Amino acid sequence: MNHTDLEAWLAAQQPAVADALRHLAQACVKISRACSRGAIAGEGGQSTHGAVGEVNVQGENQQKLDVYSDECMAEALAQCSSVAGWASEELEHPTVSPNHATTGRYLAVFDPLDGSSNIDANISVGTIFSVLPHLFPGAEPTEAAFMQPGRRQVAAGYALYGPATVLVLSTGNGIEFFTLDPVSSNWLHTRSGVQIRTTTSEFAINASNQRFWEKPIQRYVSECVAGDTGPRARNFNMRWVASMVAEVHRIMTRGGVFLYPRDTKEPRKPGRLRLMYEASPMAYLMEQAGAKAVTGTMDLLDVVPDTLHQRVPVIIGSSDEVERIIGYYVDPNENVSHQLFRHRSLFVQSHP
Ligand code: AFP
Repeated sequence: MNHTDLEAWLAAQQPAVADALRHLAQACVKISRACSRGAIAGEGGQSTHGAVGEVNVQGENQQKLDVYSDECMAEALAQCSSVAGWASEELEHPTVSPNHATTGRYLAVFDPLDGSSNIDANISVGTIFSVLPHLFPGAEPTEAAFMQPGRRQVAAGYALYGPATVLVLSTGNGIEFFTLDPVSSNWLHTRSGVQIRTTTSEFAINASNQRFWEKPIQRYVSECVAGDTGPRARNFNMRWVASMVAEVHRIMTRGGVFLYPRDTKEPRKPGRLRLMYEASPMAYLMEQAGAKAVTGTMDLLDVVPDTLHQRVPVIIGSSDEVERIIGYYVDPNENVSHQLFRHRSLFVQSHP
C-alpha cells in the first residue's frame, strides 16, 4: 500500500501551525534514532544512555536521553519562525526563542521524554507536545503567556518510540497516525480519523497507590476487579506501562481507561501528572478521538494552570467508563473532595 507523508497532510493545515508541527516532528525523528540505538547511542564516545546523576526541576533522576531529547526539541523549535517560545518538563522556566520571540504566533510546551524510567529496561517511551496561541504576539513571551487552559490548544501530539515509532497529531479536526520509516526518516500517513471505542473492559492504574486513592476511584477499581462476580457483571483486564504515551496509544488503538487520580500519598501534590505537557495535550487528543478526559470533577481541558509545572488528576479514555467515574465523583456518598475541587486546583505548587 502506498502512503502519503506528513508533508502532504501539513500542506492542508494552517501554515504557521504546520510549521510548528513540522519542526516538532523533526525533533522526534532524532529522539527516535537515539532511543532505538539504546546503549550504543551517542557520538564521539559520548553515550546518551544511562543516568546523568542529577535530579531535574521535578526532583526526578534525569537520564542522559532526557537531556538529549530536550536539546533536540529546543534546537528544532529555535529554527521555527512561528514559535515565539517554549516550555519543557526539564527546565524550570520557559525559553524565549532566540530568533523569533517577537514574530512567532505560537508557543510550544513539551515533555521531551515521557516515561524515561523505562529507558534502561528498553520499554516504550515517548514525547508529548502542545501548541498554544501566543496571545501577545510582538512581545517576548513571559511565563504568564503560557498559563492557558488546554481548551486553547491549536494542536497537540505525541511520538511513541515503541517497536515502531508512531506520531499522533491533531489540529482540531480529528486524529491522524503517522509511522516513521526508519530507512527514509519520512513520517508516512498510516491512519486518519481515529475514534476510540466508547466501551472497554481494560483499565490502567498504578495499583500500588490504592490505599491513597479517593473513594470514587476505590469504588471504580474494586468493581472492575470483582469482574463477573461484582456489580459490573463482566471481567476486566489491567495494564500498566509507566509511560503515559504508551498507555494513551493503547487506548487510541483498542479503547480503555487510564487513571492517575489525586491521592493522599503526597497531599501537597494534586496528582502525579503535569497539566501543561502531559494531561492537556493528551486530553485534547482524547476529545478529538471521541473519548473523554477529566480530573474526576471537571474537564481537563478547562483547568486553568497556576504554574508551569502544575500537577493534576487524570482520568481519560473510553467515554462510557469515564462517564461512570464522573458519576461516582458526583455521588455525595462516594465523594470526599468534589465541592472543594470542582472548579480548579486549590494548589499553587512549588517544586518539585
Ligand atoms: P516521566 O516523564 O518523569 O518519565 O514520568 C512518566 C509519568 O509521568 C507518566 O508517563 C506515567 O504514567 C507515570 O509517570 C508513571 O508513574 P509511576 O509508575 O511511578 O506511578
